[in-house]
Amino acid sequence: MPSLSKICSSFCFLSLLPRSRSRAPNPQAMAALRRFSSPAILPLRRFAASCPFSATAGDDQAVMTVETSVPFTGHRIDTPSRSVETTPKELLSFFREMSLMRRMEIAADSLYKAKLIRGFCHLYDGQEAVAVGMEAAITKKDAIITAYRDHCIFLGRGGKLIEAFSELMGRRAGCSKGKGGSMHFYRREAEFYGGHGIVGAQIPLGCGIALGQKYSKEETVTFTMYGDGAANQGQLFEALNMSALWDLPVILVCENNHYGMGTAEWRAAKSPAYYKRGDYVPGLKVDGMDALAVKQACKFAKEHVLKNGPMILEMDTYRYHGHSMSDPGSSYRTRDEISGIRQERDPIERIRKLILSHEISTANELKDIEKEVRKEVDAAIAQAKECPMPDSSELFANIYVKGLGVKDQAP
Ligand SMILES: Cc1ncc(C[n+]2csc(CCOP(=O)(O)OP(=O)(O)O)c2C)c(N)n1
Ligand SMILES: [Mg+2]
Repeated sequence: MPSLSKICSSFCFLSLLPRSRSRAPNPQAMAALRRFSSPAILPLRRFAASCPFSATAGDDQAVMTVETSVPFTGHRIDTPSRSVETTPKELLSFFREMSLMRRMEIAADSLYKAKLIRGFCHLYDGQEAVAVGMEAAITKKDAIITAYRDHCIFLGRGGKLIEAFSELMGRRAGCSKGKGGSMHFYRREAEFYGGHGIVGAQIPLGCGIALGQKYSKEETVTFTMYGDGAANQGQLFEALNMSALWDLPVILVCENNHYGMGTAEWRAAKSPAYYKRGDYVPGLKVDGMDALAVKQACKFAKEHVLKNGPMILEMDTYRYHGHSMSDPGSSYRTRDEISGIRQERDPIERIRKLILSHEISTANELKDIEKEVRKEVDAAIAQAKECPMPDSSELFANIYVKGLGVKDQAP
């Protein structure tokens, strides 16, 4: 048993760890980011020069080959090639989709501050490349399940802005009929199984979905997403063990944004090499700020798990906002750290630079896309505000399966 004085001194030690609101760079946090993700930090200004291109300008379907920002790092597996095939059309769609996601999250921040969104709300800005890269590699028959940072995953699954904003504001037109809120977005018709508030709880559920897929023999897979904080939980290892025993087609996607609420990964994880956490299960570390690297890794993982059973993908990413709306996000990390990542690794800027350096579009054309996106978001908000709240008769509906305890449920 540790002595009381030892326990007290470790708490005192914790209280001395960098938590100040000082604007000076937080040396420990910066060192941790460098230690665990420095290979992924490729300055964007050097990035354009590193991309070979073989398409003729003007042909939006021409196949071009682009190098990922950094090589993949593998655990018990040979890594995929860094050369990713794409097209001008795909790059423009990445730009548009990520801009739309970013704008939606910024607007959600304002709506929350105006008290039109209540309760919990976790934003995804900074992490958009994971959502769009993953979608580019799979079909809507493959399943996705995630935690509470789910708005952009929903859009990626084909969800509409009006459904997203309505859900956020508790309106009837929301994707969960206005009864789930920010943490419980679903889109069953596109195999999106939420939206879960209990850290890690979606992991065994995702493995269960993959068990169903194995039975169905439809050659589909499940992407089970969780954070670096959740990666320290026991249920990940239990679910992984069974998935590996049964060769389930599940890809465990650890979105490593380097913080679990206000706790930096190096304070919470003895080994932050999350791609190796599966031990006997292969893993890949991916630059989660590079949509093309994410696409390449997800395509590779889908092929692998259909033949061999589970695999872990660690996406090295970053969230710009605080953990949730109650966290300003700057008490446990410096503003310099956040602006450094924005400057060096921003996923939208990476794609913008690629489009410009290969003269796929002009800077003004990209600005026009951003203007359109703003208008689209504003229109969806205006529409959602007009939408009624759910009827009070809905309060007890969809709680039990019909016939189990409650009569006359609404459909
Ligand atoms: C079982 C459980 N424990 C604690 C919490 C409170 N909590 C909510 S989010 C969070 C941090 C999770 O961090 P991470 O998995 O890295 O995901 P991120 O928020 O960074 O996306 C915690 C501790 C919770 N919701 N559920
Ligand atoms: Mg995290």
